[in-house]
Amino acid sequence: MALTSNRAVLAWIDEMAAMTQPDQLVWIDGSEAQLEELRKQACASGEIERLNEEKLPGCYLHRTAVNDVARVEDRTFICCKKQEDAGPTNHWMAPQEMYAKLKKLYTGAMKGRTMYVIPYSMGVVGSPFAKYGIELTDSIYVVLNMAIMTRVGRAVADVMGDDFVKGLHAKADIDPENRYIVHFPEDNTIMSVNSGYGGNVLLGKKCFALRIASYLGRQQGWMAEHMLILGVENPQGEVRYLAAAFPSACGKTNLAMLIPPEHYRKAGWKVWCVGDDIAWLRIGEDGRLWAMNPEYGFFGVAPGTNVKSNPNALATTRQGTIFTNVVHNLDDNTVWWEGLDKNPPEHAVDWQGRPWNGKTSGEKGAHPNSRFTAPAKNCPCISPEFESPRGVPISAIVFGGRRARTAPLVYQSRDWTHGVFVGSIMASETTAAATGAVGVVRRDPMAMLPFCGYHMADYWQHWLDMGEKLGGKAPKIFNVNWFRTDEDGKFLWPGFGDNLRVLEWILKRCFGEAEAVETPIGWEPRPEDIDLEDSGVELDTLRGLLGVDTALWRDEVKGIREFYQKFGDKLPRQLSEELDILDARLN
Ligand code: SAT
Ligand code: MN
Repeated sequence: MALTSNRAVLAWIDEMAAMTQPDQLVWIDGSEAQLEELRKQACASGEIERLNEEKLPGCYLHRTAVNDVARVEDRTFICCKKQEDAGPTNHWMAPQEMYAKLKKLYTGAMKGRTMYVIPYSMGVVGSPFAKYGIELTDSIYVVLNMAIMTRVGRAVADVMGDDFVKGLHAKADIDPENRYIVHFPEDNTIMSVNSGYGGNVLLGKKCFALRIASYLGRQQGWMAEHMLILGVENPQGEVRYLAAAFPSACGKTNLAMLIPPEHYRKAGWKVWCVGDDIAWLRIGEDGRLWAMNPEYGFFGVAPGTNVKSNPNALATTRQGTIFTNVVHNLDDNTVWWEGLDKNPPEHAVDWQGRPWNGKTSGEKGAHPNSRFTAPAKNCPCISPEFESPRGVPISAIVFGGRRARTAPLVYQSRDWTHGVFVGSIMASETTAAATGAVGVVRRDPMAMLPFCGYHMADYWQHWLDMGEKLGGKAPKIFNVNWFRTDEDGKFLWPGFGDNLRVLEWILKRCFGEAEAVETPIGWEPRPEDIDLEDSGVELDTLRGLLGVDTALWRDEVKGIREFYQKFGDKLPRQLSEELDILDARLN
């Protein structure tokens, strides 16, 4: 039975069903009974495996096809009418041409299968800031993941009007040659075919909440960003919030859930996680910038997650979680991944489904981009504001990436415009989150390179415009780099919980409570402004971490100039001016 009588919704579903020709259509009502029935079916077909009910209650394991383990950026398209609107950083094809191509792939794709209709909400259902979508899929794995990552079901269908994002997904892991992840921002439509990997098929996430939403945000005067949101509670009991953009697999989840170093904990510091991946930012009635997390769960990288690096994330995955492409420990029917502990199972199955012995095998058991899909409400440090429809007020925006040498541990931009420049020149070493080479430095402005649904230069202009509107109430903008290394490639900064030492300075700067010194690239703390107590970091090391190597930065300026050239006339004048200022300051 359809959960809505909305004609626009029903007409579109009819059209998609006529094309894909499923045997039957099932509406996802969000009830536990229905989800449980689907889990049973998926276990029976082997799509998922139920894990140890005592150790991991309600948890399941799934393996995607070996060639389908990450986002595929070269097969991700923004199909707007004019190529120019997609910009030089997106793949583009004319909508009509792409619709025709996809139609061939979708025709009859669901024959003999069930089409699941998932009404979902990005944001608290009924909130003025929530946005709704429907995902049609023939994969139970997708249904179960969407039910963790978003709010799904009857309550959403009840409030959904004509304004919804249409999403069609079919044929999980069949044919990589015909894999497409396509966005039609002008039609509010997403089409994904021939993949079963999260970032390509959980359409509420990157496809809607970033690519389509960034496009909507520009039109409507708000922002959709690849950012975690966290609250830092100081010993006075004040909670200050920041939003931080890092590229995929650079530690957003770890930062969002960090546990303060011991002496901070004893003094009463706490960290509250509002979100680990996506932030929707709006100007509130009070003129400040407010952020909400449109998601309902975490789709985190498993490898490296352990009781030391991120105990909160680990605790979050102990129930109701779907693990994808990790090691299956056959001894006790649990899961394992590199960096979980020093005790890999000997009697196990690797991410490719092959027998695996962690003690003797030279190969990795879990895929480097293996993931957990876990409910946000499981997180021990989930913010009391997580379900607040209006979100939280943001004091600081933080950009960051993996840079071995160039970027210092932290610096503050001189003002909003300079901050937009700092975001626009972000660069990071690539990770396993997308297919392609790992460890290559690439420009990834605001960590949005793979996620901006329109022309990147227009996106920067939108940032500048938002700054105009925010005026004196704009958050302060910072850049951090946890990944600086010494000559031997060893990390100089401990990272994880110790990152709070840097966040403390950042948030104090926002409230006029901390000192800074000017450098050619922006404001930096003096070494004594960062609390190093019990950190194991020497003052001299910190001095090094804060060092700005002008020779390296001059090279950087060259790289930025080259990068900016891609954007031609569209590059906002303020950004090329900022580049000239930086150039001049370095000489
Ligand atoms: O695979 S996802 O795109 O959802 C995660 C990421 O790469 O940021
Ligand atoms: Mn992400």
